[in-house]
Amino acid sequence: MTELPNTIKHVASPLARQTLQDIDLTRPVAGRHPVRILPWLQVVKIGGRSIMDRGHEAILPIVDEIRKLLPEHRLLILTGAGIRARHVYGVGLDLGLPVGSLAPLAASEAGQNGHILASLLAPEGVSYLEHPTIAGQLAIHLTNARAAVGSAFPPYHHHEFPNSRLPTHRADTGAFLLADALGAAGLTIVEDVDGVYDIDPNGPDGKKAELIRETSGAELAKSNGTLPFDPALLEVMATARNLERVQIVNGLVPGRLTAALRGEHVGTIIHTGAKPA
Ligand code: GWN
Ligand code: ATP
Repeated sequence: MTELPNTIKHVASPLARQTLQDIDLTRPVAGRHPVRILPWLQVVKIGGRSIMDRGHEAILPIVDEIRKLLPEHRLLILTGAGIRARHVYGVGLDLGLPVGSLAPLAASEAGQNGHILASLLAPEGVSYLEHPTIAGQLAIHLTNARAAVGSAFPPYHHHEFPNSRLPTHRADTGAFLLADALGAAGLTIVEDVDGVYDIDPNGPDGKKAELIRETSGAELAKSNGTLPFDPALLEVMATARNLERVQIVNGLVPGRLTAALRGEHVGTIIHTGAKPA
């Protein structure tokens, strides 16, 4: 019997002989700033409850705005879940389902909203892309079309953290994680409010609410107030690698999304923890 060469047993790797737990040992190899995979991409998250659930009155104007933006930008449009997810959470919680069973139920509602939006943009060559296609073939789709639509929900399923009965990683968190991993040029979150206020502008004391034009994720994390996005977004912002800021804009006001994508300050800008490369 011929001896197998030793190289099979000893694969050369700078991490081969050390624990991955020691940050001082891994830093020389893992400390480099990651590359931007799609640096020209603009990611836009469209609210499920705030935009999609309002039906044609809110959806058609934003579709029209996106259509006009296509010659200027290449877009990944990600949709949130909305009211149907809240209903399914209610039914599921009443039955005692674990959070990892609720997460995909809500995620599928975000996908439905994406299918709706993609159908309306189909004449412009825009399609809904499945999660695995976004993971593997987004570049080729965006080379052949100016935009693609997907679900903003991250596919955590039974891997969702059990620290809450409701999924903590929802559409805003999913959109941010994807935009940061792709090294996108920007993420704009489209809501039904002008941005982040000091208190909920639609709450009982809403008339007193003041808009915060610019802030940071770290600053927002210090207050215990409600937010117009998943609280987990602040956690993933803190450890971002590429995306240095996010803008929250009002999608019910025509022109706000267009202005935001042109780099104008028309909502709330939130700075993340990412440092320039
Ligand atoms: O079904 O609308 O992708 O893009 O989190 O998983 O629950 O799935 O469990 O490629 O993989 O419902 O079927 O559904 O929204 O997520 O997709 O039409 O395995 O294209 O099959 O990661 O779309 O769907 O809900 O996004 O967010 O078949 Mo849907 Mo969603 Mo489609 Mo997707 Mo989940 Mo797939 Mo998935 Mo599931
Ligand atoms: P999804 O996509 O998950 O369905 P969404 O992003 O469409 O959700 P909501 O989760 O409903 O929308 O968030 C928007 C709402 O958040 C606003 O209509 C507003 O009433 C509320 N809100 C709560 N706190 C604040 C705050 N501090 N500033 C602004 N809006 C707030």
